[in-house]
Amino acid sequence: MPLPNDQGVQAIQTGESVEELKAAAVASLDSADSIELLESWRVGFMGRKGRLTALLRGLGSLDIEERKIAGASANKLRSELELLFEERVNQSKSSEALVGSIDISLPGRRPSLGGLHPSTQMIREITQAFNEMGFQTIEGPEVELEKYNFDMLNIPADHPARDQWDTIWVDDDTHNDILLRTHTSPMQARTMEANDPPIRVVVPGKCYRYESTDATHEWHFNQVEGLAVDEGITFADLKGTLYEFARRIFGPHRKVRFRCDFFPFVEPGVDMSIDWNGKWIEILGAGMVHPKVLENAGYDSTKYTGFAFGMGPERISMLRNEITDIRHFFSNDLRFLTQF
Ligand code: YSA
Repeated sequence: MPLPNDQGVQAIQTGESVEELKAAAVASLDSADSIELLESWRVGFMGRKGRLTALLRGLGSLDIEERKIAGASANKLRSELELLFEERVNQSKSSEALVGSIDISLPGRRPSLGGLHPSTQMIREITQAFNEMGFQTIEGPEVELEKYNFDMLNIPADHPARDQWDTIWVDDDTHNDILLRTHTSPMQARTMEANDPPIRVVVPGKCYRYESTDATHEWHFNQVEGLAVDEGITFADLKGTLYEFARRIFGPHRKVRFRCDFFPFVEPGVDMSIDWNGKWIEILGAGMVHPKVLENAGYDSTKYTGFAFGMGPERISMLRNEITDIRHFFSNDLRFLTQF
């Protein structure tokens, strides 16, 4: 005669199979949502007079082979239920502790939302204006080689910008050719070195200078660099592009002014100011890329010309938002940050 499988084994006294008991116990444990209900579950199923105990007792009346099979599955069920019970008790204890520590009668509060940093917002606005004029946004290293930060940009070895007072060198003793970039202009050299013309890029990023801070100077700040190189680029392209940029950022009727300025990596060099409430405010430095800089990157300076520019997005944001101190940008004060 075939032996009955464990689903078929009926506990004599209860008339309940192991599977039926398991289904009932699990369902009832799931719905027990307090320590009190869990305790009455324990008594009802696992206690001295509980259903599992009754099932185990009933095994005694089975013949030996049936008892072996049914006994093994009933004991397995006991271990499973003990484990489940313990888990539910722990869950219930921790949620009760939570309920105890929170006043659930308080009205719901909206969690505060994060947002983009004001510098990031300004950088995105600036780069988007140039993207729409055909410039691609790229990024470069903040820890830079002296070669790209100075040499390839035609900044001579004795130029004051290389002083301890302006440049943060990474390690004076062992790596005196490694520094924290003082401007985003090294990306001009890197981009030209790695690509053939035509080039039109904007490069946002952090810069570092060894200088005291005040309302308009930080020792770390952002810049957005721009570079366009191709055959036949003229100063008119520089003026047209930057004029269009100023109108996009400061409004369609904004007046701009270009004046001569000096940067070793451009010839001629200019600064651009905008008319701000009747005053000329300088917002960027620019110029036609110096022939030496083109040649340092391996370009034929008789064939290619280009223009470049660099500006500080924090200073532009200060102007537009009437911020009186640049240090607010980096102080992590939510009273400032949440106004954007
Ligand atoms: C000029 C000509 C080019 O063809 C290309 C780029 C440039 C810009 C040049 N590399 C440069 O760094 N010029 S700058 O020293 O005058 O800085 C440019 C802008 O960075 C400033 O107008 C200002 O907005 C910002 N800046 C400079 N030092 C700063 C600062 N912002 C905050 N804190 C400082 N310490």
